Amino acid sequence: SKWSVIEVGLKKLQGKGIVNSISLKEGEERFKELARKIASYGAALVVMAFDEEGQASTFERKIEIAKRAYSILVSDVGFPREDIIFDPNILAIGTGIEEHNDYANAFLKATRWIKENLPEARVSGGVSNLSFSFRGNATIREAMHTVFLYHAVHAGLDMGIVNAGQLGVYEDIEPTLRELVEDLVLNRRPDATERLIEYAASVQGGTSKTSRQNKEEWRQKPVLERLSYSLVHGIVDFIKEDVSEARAQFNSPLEVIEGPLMAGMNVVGNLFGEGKMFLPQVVKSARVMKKAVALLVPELEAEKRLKQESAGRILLATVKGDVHDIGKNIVSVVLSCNGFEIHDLGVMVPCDKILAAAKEHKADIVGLSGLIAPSLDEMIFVANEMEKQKLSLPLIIGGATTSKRHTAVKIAPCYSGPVVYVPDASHAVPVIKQLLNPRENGSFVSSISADYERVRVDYAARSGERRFCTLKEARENRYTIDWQNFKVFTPKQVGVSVIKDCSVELLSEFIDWTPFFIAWELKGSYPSIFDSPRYAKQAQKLYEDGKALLKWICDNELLHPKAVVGIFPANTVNFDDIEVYKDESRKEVLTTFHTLRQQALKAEGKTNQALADFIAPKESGIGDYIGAFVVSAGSEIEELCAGFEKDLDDYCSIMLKALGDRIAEAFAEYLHSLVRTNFWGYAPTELLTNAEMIREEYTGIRPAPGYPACPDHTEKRNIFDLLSVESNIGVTLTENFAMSPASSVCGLYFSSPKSFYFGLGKIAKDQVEDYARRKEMSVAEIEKWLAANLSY
Ligand code: B12
Repeated sequence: SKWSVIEVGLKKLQGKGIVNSISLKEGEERFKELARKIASYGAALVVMAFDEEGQASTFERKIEIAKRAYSILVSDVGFPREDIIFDPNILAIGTGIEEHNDYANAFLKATRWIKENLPEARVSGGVSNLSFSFRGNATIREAMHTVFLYHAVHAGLDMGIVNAGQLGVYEDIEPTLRELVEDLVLNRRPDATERLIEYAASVQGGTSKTSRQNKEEWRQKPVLERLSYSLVHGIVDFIKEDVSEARAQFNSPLEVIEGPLMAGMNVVGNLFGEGKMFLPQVVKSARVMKKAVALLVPELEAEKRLKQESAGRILLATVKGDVHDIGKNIVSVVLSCNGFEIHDLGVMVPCDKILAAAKEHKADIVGLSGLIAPSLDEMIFVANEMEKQKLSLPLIIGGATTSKRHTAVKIAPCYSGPVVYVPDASHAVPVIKQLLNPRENGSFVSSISADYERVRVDYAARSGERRFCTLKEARENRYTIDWQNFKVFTPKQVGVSVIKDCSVELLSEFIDWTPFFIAWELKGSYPSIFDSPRYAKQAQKLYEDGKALLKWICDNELLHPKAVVGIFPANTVNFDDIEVYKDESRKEVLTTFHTLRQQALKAEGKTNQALADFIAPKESGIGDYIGAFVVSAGSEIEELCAGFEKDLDDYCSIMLKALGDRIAEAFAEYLHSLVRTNFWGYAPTELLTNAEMIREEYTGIRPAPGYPACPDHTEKRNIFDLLSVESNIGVTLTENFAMSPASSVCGLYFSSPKSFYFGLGKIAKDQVEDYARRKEMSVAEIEKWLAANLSY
């Protein structure tokens, strides 16, 4: 709570911080003063439900303070709403004091109220406080945290502080204990504390009881239960014998599908929707379902009764110019698990094809996916075309770069039909169900429209609020290096090198596994995810499956990762551009990289940097260098995935793509280390572990076009021409500057120890005009490619 310490932290921090916490305890003026300072560092803040009168313990007091603090922050301070986090105080329950009985309930109610009434604000809390009175009894504490979090997440809790060693799985809590804890947390009966204390005595210090089924036992059960078990647990081993046994009990193959198989998948869908099953398990369940259905299809076709009733027809596509499909494929699997009929058009699908297919298949909903910024523009185009063709079916939007704000501000206004942003696969099912349910549809669509209208109003108000300096001022406040006292390292090897086939086994050592788990919606970092009470078991299984597939790739030499890398003489010209020269004479310019400069007004002592600041300016007379690279995991992935898909194995197909991405990233990491120690050689004795490299403890940086320091994807064209990428390693660029094959990464190398990663943020019109002139492109074109970075 010592502000001077926090401020030093904020000054040193590279990324975005969260200040935990401030409150109205010392009055409004001090509150505003701290909030303004925090805003000037671009950090978010946690507001404790505390004011001049003390800490809030009731629902009424919690929301009174939250409402007041929010209004001061938004109206008086102009604090970004999405950076406000409330901590409405989780206080100890089960203390024996009657007034404490409703503390957890009050927190849950306040959380729900904040999420419904204070737009964009988030909620956090210190969870372990809750079970303070049961110190020493790990079983009870764990159950209390688990039950509380289950309800709090449903109420809208966004984040919390909790001892991860004291968290269990809601479904696994022994039912009597769960009921007792739920009585206490939700204040359902006055004797809840006594009853739990009584129970606690029987489990003093013990470990939690979980209901684990004997692994062999389930095979003794009746066939329909065995089928359901196989589906829920993703076991393919017995599917053939169980399906044929079940078939004998029903009149037709369709009855088997619509009966036990759909019933099993409904269990899967429900458990996933409730957060009790995780994505890899669902994808495995889908594999069981597909294989089971495939066994029945020949007979169905013979009966010509294949056309079953589906829950709805969904058309999915990754938009034109974009090659990514892991996310879309996951959505497709999850939706088909829930009974929807999916028409997946694949990747790089032009608008006319999407709309023609929507009509042909009489789609109920069109779903678009995109991973890179140019896809956002393509989605706007599709929405416009849907409007022109007077369509009215709902359009749903998803993918890593999409957002609720972009959907509300840029896509929804182009189309009069419903447009909904869907953040991930687990939200896809409830959204689609509501859109297709005639009873819920009207109210759902109008609540989305009202919400998006709020986002637009807020966006319009906020765009005027932010303050920027002119490009000239930003250049004057650039990041400076004392070049006259700086020693540029002359590369050992200048020019282009090609690696045609790098061993996957070697690259495996450079894999950063954390994003692998994220791709499967298991949130946590490697290797601590194996200790996560929530994800440990699934993470371990997923990791074993991933490693097994990786071994299969290595043993059979199935992938041939390729790379091209080049180091060239270079100098910065006119502040923001980097000229790349053919040779040391520095006369012939091979290409010019154009960089963008931060324009947000900075706190004192902070600079407005551009990547060009890290290369010596031409007028300094110092000969500097720049590097560029492209790596790819290999073109074989698509073919191998097609093989898995033919075998109805989406699990392995998605797994292989996720591994392909890891291999591409690992190659980028490995190549960068080779450049530092060999090609360029400025850190010849560097000895970093993989974890240290992942933490970017190396000297120099490798920013990638599209990433926050250089968001302009069109700059990839310069890299591709400079390194003759197409002819050297066969990686190509689509019309929207995505690389094909998908598992590819490209970027630039800066060797200076003074260089660092940063985010460009928003820029003003003067820079866009200047940049357009430098790149010899029209302002409109630049505005299209940099849409996400425009401040106006
Ligand atoms: C892994 C990753 C990669 C992998 C490839 C990912 C892949 N195959 O999809 C690799 C390492 C190859 C890669 C490369 C690049 N990447 Co990358 N990458 C990521 C990262 C870290 C995770 C993406 C991911 O796979 N997530 C897991 C999947 C399952 O999630 P998802 O695709 O979002 O899908 C979920 C939801 O979005 C939703 N969903 C998706 N589609 C749909 C559709 C519908 C209808 C619905 C309802 C829902 C839905 O449901 C899915 C499941 O829950 C993101 C950062 C991030 N946090 O997202 C950057 C990110 C996407 N990459 C980025 C960039 C710039 C690149 C490169 C251009 C960098 C470069 N210069 O080399 C290249 C481009 C590669 C190419 N071929 O063109 C940027 C894009 C920024 C931008 N504004 O354009 C990001 C956002 C990073 C950043 N912060 O800047 N990348």
